[in-house]
Amino acid sequence: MRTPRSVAKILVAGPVGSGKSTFVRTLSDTPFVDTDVMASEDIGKLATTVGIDFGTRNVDDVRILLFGVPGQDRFDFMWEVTCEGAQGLVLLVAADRPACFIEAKRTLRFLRERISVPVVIGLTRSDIGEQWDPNEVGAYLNVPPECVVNIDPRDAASCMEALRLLFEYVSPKSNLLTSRESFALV
Ligand SMILES: Nc1nc2c(ncn2[C@@H]2O[C@H](COP(=O)(O)OP(=O)(O)O)[C@@H](O)[C@H]2O)c(=O)[nH]1
Ligand SMILES: [Mg+2]
Repeated sequence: MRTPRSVAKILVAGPVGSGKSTFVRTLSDTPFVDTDVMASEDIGKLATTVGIDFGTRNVDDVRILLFGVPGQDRFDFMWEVTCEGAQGLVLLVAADRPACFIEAKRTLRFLRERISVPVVIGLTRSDIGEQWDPNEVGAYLNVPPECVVNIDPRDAASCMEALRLLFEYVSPKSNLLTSRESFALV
């Protein structure tokens, strides 16, 4: 493995159950830092993330730092702290939970008021949910449709596709990643 020459901080956000922890865990090539605890209220699953999910991934000469933030908006103070210095945002939205789209929109607005970075929307759980039209989702979230992609966070190649797409927009500005092909090497 080459020694990374630069570091990119990427934020992974989205409503509870959208796949953030899974996304960071799947991509990470170093031990994944997990802060899930038993949920104290009914959020549709047993455990929820109360701290930051942290993982890293080396691609080319870039060490990508993945910061997954808790989904519940009562933790928005952690979004505020963690988004500082981020160079890109992956916002995950569960396709089978359209009621969460409004929450995703609020999260995105909150973050965009604080950081101006490229955004990729990862539509997750499409295998068990509705197949949404990227144009429709993009229009609702105010993101270009080409930045909306269906992903399965349990699948490494799929997660890498979201990162590749994100870095298409990050790289022209920061000249971080040079080779698109690297993202295929999972
Ligand atoms: N079938 C399916 N399950 C998914 C997908 N993405 C995430 N999951 C599952 O959804 C659940 C919630 O994921 P998690 O990563 O904990 O969500 P988080 O709350 O955003 O951190 C887990 O059981 C995942 O395995 C997907 O694309 N398809
Ligand atoms: Mg989580």
